[in-house]
Amino acid sequence: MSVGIQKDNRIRSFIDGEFSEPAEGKWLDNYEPATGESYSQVANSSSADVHNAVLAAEKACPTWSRLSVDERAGWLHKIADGIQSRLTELAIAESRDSGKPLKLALDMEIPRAVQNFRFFAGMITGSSTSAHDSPSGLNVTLEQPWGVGATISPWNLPLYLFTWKVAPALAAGNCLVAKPSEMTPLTAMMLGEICQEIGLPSGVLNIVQGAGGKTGQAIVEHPRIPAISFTGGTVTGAKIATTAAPHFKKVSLELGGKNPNLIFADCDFDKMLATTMRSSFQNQGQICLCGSRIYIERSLYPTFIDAFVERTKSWKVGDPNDESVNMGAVVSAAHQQKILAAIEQAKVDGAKILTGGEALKIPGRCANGWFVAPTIIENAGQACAANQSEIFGPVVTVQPFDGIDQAIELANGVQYGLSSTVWTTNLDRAMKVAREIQSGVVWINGWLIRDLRTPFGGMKNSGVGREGGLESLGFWQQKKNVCICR
Ligand code: TXE
Repeated sequence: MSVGIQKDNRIRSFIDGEFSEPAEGKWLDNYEPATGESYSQVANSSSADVHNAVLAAEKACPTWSRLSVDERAGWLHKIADGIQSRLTELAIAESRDSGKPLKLALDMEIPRAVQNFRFFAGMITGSSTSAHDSPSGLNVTLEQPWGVGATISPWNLPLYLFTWKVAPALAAGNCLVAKPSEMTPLTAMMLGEICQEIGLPSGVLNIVQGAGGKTGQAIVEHPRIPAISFTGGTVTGAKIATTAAPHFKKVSLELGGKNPNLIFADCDFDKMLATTMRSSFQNQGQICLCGSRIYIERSLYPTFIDAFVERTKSWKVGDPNDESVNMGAVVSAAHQQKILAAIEQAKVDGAKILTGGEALKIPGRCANGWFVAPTIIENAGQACAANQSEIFGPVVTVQPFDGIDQAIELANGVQYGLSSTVWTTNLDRAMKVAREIQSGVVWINGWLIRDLRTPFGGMKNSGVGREGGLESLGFWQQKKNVCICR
């Protein structure tokens, strides 16, 4: 078992190359969603801990930022090798901490953490800058790291999203104060162990555990952190932006979504249905990219509903350790209640529950776990909460549309704009939707196909900025124009 948790079932922060006690001696219970039991404690770090992390990062930065890109890439590959060597252990930890199926962590999420480090190792060694020559002088653009940066990440894809931010920041020459969600702290702590084992220079990566309102807020407020990359809820994103603005900090915000899934009658039905099951319910619907609003062309509607309801009724919910389950537990009791309340509100608003709509009792070791049945809500009405607010659970709405213009209008009729999915074999129609839909990502005849070089992010209340490839490196570097005058 891991060093950090081994001593006394406690998950500590990793600051200046060491696992340390929280300055105020405060801890939070850490739960296993599948059993509803607390199984460890996580440090609830204070501003003093955050300041120690900043000091460690400041101390490490001059050397780290002056390494060649090949040397920094070498360290990112060593981290990737370390994650790869502990892949199964990390997947078990991720599943236990979040409630997601072990198979999902093993097959997709932890391997993506490896890929994140390898991808940005490649990006930085392949990076280049620009020069502008003219009779008056030769201009060279320097791209320099900020120095100390901060990342704050959510609980839904813990190590996947934590490393999606850490890798480019380190590749670009920054040293980090990185905070995972207090709901899922374990794999971030294990990443600290890996960094310790490979001898990553102390202070390059400081992993500070703790609650958002306390530890996260202290990070955002710290006067010597000039750049912050955040992924999480829209409300939290607004709080962070408000705190950061007066200090002119650079902020990247990847926020919530309420993503449309537009299904036209000419689609490849079998491929659409199989993918729609994943885009609706993968990770218990706790992915900001899930297609939680499903709009179906009227002529296809009855056929789709019959097939979708039948397939959803057979979508297996159970013990995350059971490799035959499609869905595990949602992340917390509070989140389970939030999801159930949203379903009740939909009923009050006149909607019909075609399947699901209730908490599930799983026999055996998971009897007290937090499970919700995959739920389909019909005719909720475009204006009601079920179609306007992010539920972030295994809950989708379905309704018919008439014609492409109405489909686009319905899709755009929310305050979010993160991603969208379009199912049609008509390319002209697909491109019209792609051009007019208000989302940062559009998948045509697929979902969650990710090329890490592409710009990723949302419009409207789904965020500010983009991540991925050069976008991520660009966030973590400042451009300086040097003119050698003639
Ligand atoms: O978010 P929270 P959660 C969104 C998803 C959903 C939400 C769920 O749509 O809305 O994230 O994740 C810290 N100052 N995305 O509940 O509460 C908190 O400790 C500083 C979108 O975790 O916002 C945690 O580490 N930090 C995304 C992190 O913020 C604060 C993909 C997120 O917490 C803070 C995944 C504060 N005041 C989820 N309050 C995308 N668009 O890619 C909390 N935190």
